[in-house]
Amino acid sequence: MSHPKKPNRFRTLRLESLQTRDLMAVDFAGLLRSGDLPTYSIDGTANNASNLEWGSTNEKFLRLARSEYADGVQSIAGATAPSARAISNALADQGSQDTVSNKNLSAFVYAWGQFLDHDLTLTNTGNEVMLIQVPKGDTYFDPNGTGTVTMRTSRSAFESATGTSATNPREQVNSLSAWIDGSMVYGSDKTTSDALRTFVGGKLKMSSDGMLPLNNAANFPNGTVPQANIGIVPDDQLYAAGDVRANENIELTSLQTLFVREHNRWSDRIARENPRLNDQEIYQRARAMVIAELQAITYNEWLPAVLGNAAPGRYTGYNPNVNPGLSNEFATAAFRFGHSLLGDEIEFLDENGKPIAAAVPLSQAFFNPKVLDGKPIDSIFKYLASDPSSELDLKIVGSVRNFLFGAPGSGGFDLASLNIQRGRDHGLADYNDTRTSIGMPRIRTFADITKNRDVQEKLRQLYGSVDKIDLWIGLLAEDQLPGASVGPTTAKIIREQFERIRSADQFWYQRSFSGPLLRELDSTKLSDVLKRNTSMRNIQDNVFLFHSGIEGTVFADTNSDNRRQSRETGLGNWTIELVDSEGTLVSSVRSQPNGSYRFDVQTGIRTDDYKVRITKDPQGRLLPEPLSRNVSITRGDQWVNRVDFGVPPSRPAGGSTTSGLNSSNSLQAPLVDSVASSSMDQILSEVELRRQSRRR
Ligand code: HEM
Ligand SMILES: [Ca+2]
Ligand SMILES: [Ca+2]
Ligand SMILES: [Ca+2]
Repeated sequence: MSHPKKPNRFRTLRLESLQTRDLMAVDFAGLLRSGDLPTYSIDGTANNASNLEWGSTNEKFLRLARSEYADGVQSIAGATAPSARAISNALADQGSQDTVSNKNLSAFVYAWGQFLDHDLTLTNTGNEVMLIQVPKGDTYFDPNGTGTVTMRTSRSAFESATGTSATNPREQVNSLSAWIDGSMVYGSDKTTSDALRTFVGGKLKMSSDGMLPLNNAANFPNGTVPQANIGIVPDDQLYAAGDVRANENIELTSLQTLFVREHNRWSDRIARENPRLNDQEIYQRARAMVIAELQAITYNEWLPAVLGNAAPGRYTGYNPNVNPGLSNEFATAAFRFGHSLLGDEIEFLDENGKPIAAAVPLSQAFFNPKVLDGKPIDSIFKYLASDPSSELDLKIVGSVRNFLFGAPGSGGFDLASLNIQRGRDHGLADYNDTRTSIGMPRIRTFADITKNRDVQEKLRQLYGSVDKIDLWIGLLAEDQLPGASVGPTTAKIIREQFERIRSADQFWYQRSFSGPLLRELDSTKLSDVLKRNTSMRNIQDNVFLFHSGIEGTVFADTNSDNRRQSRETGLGNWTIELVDSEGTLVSSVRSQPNGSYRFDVQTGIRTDDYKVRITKDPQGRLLPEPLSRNVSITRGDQWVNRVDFGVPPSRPAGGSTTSGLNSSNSLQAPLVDSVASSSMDQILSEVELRRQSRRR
């Protein structure tokens, strides 16, 4: 179905705030004054006074590179390339191995990424069928080797006036406003945004248990709001929210819920401080606060976590000449990097990071809010803050590569294939042409994309040429920039987009607010919003990073006082083990020549009550009773150091004093098991004796 352009006359009627564009930025007192507040319209129109449609819903995606349809006009690109599923099988299958982020990103990075995406882009599909060929014998989709299986989907809707000639190629349409303006919370059209409101005290509808309102007739007497569903639960058991994808997974639904709570919290506060404000005045003020927080969290915390130094710099002011429109390359390729970060399971953790219920496979959490089953969303947030993100690479978890929205054959789909195929559907230029269009040098060899030989070889086999790589694949194949989780081309596309939606926005929070209110909004972190609206207290400041660990030293405790004096040297090559609360060995390391050892996220640290134990001497001789210390990690910013193990000096056999292999106390880690009573020598000689007796 092509997308009819909505008539312009409809729009100029609803300018909630155009005339207020020249008002000074509001401080707290200004905010509490009655009257119109300059802020975003629901459909994004009238932000730019001379181009009312800029950034509004149902605008064509912009393009960074000229489209490359097979016929130069509208037909699907990549006709001679391998099938999207073949590419996915070769490059995106992660099997059972899960590599975690090497930048200490937490799972919150993907949850926020998806939530944010639903403020920025939604491309509706039309009714032109699009098939993805499944390679013969595909383990999941063609187990019987028929060679006739296809995955069936639809091409994206497009602007009806486009796709007529090479000078007017097909252009897809973004259903959402380009601004970060809470589209996913408030909706993108008046009917939806009104349906979500109570019209009392500025508030949004919620269930009595603090969850989103169920999308049923009782809550929505004038008609429920549009919500995508795959049929696991009936429509009226989904939650209602501003974006149709709000129930896509329970992590996303939890964030949707959090920001409705935050809106209502602001409503209460604003109403309390100025009881004369009416519902509309309170609603717009609370909405402006929430939008400001979404912007602050995205630019101050999230983008730096993902892009490192490539994140947009400081705000430099409003530029009315910039069109904020989302680029097709961003929506259809670059911003889908998040699909690589997903984990295969969702856990539910308590305040200390321990499970309160069995984990749920992600593949069962699609459009299935019942999975929450009375568990507080706090427990999902704690999980998101405590679990490392999967590595940002070409590999994608099975839940979305094989079981997206159902088992293979019954709704099962491959998100990697979809991303590749969607790029072809949209006629996205290949990776190399996209690079030149954004001012980057062409690559000449596969080694210019990545140092990874295996990926180079597979790209060569699949594409044959560096000039044919599907954009989404090329972007994910790139080696990461130093300090960032994405490669250079992805970074540039994402940065360019986030710079435009900020500088083009006359309502941008750093422009609209001033004084203490601006400072309050600007310093808001996602952890603050969590603490205000849930029972969570024990949580790291920046929830997008999980950076916890345990470290210490093995040293020669020459004076046997259980402490390390400066003259006491470190002992290398002793074996230290990390054991989790279920007694499972998580990992095992050797102390460095200076005696130091460490466990971090890469060596398996999560939230748990651990035992750290020293088990073998440098000769690999087992200690019969390994000495251990208990260390609890309960949040993502806990670095427990000085978990030291002192090895007392050797003593003559039969010596009268008993000493031991001691673990020393420290302030950071006061949790110490009892110290063994037999001397080191005895332990080792006992081990020797046992070995000898076994040999006999
Ligand atoms: C469980 C998590 C997720 C699932 C199941 C999921 C699923 C999907 C699906 C089915 C599509 C439509 C694909 C197509 O037909 O072309 C899509 C699109 C997209 N996804 Fe995700 N996604 C998830 C998480 C994320 C994350 C973490 C991000 C970014 C950080 C992201 C960014 C996007 C973007 C930008 C699009 C294009 C949206 C549009 O313009 O319509 N997604 N996703
Ligand atoms: Ca928006
Ligand atoms: Ca990955
Ligand atoms: Ca000592």
